[in-house]
Amino acid sequence: MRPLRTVLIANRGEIALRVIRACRELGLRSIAVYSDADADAPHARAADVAVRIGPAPASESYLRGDHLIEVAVAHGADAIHPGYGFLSEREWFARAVREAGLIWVGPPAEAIAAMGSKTAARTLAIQAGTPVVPGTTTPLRDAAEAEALAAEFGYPVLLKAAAGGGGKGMRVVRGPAEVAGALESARREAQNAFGDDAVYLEKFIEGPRHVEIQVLADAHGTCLALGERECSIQRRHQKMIEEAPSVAVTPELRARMGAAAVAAAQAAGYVNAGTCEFLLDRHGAFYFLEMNTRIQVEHPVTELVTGLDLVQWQLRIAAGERLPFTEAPAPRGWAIECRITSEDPASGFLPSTGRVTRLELPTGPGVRWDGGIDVGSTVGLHYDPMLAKLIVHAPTRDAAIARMRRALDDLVIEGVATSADFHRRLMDDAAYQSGDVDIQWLEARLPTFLAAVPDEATTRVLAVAAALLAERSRSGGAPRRAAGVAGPTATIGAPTVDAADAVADSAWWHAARRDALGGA
Ligand code: MV4
Repeated sequence: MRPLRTVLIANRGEIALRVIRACRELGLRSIAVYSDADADAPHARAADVAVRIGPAPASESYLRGDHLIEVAVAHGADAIHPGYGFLSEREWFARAVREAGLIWVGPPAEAIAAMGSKTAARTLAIQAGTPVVPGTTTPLRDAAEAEALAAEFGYPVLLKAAAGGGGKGMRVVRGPAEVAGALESARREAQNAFGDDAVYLEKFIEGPRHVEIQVLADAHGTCLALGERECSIQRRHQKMIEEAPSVAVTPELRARMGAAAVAAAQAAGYVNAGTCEFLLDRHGAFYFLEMNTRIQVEHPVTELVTGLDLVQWQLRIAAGERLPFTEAPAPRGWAIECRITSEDPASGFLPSTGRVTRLELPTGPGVRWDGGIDVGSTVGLHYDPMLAKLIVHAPTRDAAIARMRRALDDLVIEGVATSADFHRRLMDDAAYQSGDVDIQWLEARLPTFLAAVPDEATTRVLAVAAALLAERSRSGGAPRRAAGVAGPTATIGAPTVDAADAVADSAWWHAARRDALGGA
């Protein structure tokens, strides 16, 4: 087998940087690629070599698989790491990389294909003994067949695109009268999104959690489940917060879900890092949904609770190494990830653009920033709005929430609107803190969260207060407290004020002081 010395990273942003760091720690050379929009991007500067691959649109740069392989060969790469998104789950690309004599840092093209069709994945899972949602494994012929099957499984049912994933081409059907219309619109959406109008049917599971299992398999037959991630907090199929472990998973359930994930992965001939997605219902029953045949955005929470570097293991497995362990470590402590996106919660999460004019990053114990931006970075509309991930690790879930809250307070991003403040509100939410959430929870709560955005007048008052506070702090050391103005007031041991008020006051004090001093 060809030795692995140089890796071309066919991606951008935070995941490209993440792979470059893993390469450097393993002593590998890294080759970044960049579009015209990314000529000054951090990932292009961080790699050993950076190669321009085309204009800003992804279809003319990061999605040009043929060209990327040429660049890899021309610059002496031995391997291509696709990151997530872009070409990471394109069977043809994995195959073309292999046929060009390069190492593909990902699963075999055949495993990508097997899991790419949701009906084929269901068939594999069933054969492996992995529980799936009751439903069909072949596409529906027509509305009459759909109606007969829906009657058999019982309403509500869910129509899903066979080529799908990510919620496209999905329709909930609550009674026979809705079947024909839902089938037609699901078909149309599937055709538009995937060029394939095949649709199948499942029993609709109401109010489940989305829990996924990280799998890591080497090319020598060792396949391990590395525990779960709780991904229920999502909006329009975009995850906003992920955690490891999940409050809903006991060691016993973890072992059963892990075994089910490993069985499905092995049935597909899986090698490298992958993730099996499950729905977990209120009664603790779990159902395989699909397998993601790539490294995922939220992999860091698993890294923090297992102590394993998943991206390094992707590279080592691709180079032919064996996994040196046969059992997954039990999760240690609690990890939480917030996806910081350039979306403005106040405007219904519209993508926001601009130039990053100020960036202050949280640090300290148990804080990790996987980012793809710098001061001066331009945030446009060509690519995914995720700017960075803020990830924390602490001994307990409560401590992790407090740490995330602190880290979000310390984070300053100016020049582009972000989701960071929304994440702060989530950390303060009692239902979030209790862990009692499901996949519908965030969308149902959005109006309440968004209503809490301070109005213009309040913002002005706060700005004036911040300026006064800063002036006082600059001129006389410790600020004196005016009557009725609360600074940090929580005490350890015997709280003297309501704990929630203390946190809010403390955050206010901290943010106001920092904001006003920052411009000085
Ligand atoms: C489901 C479901 C309920 N019942 N299947 C959404 C995208 C795709 N990965 C599968 N999805 C779902 N499949 C049955 N039989 C609910 C969802 C679903 C969902 C799943 C995971 C995370 C977020 C979600 C949001 C809405 C619906």
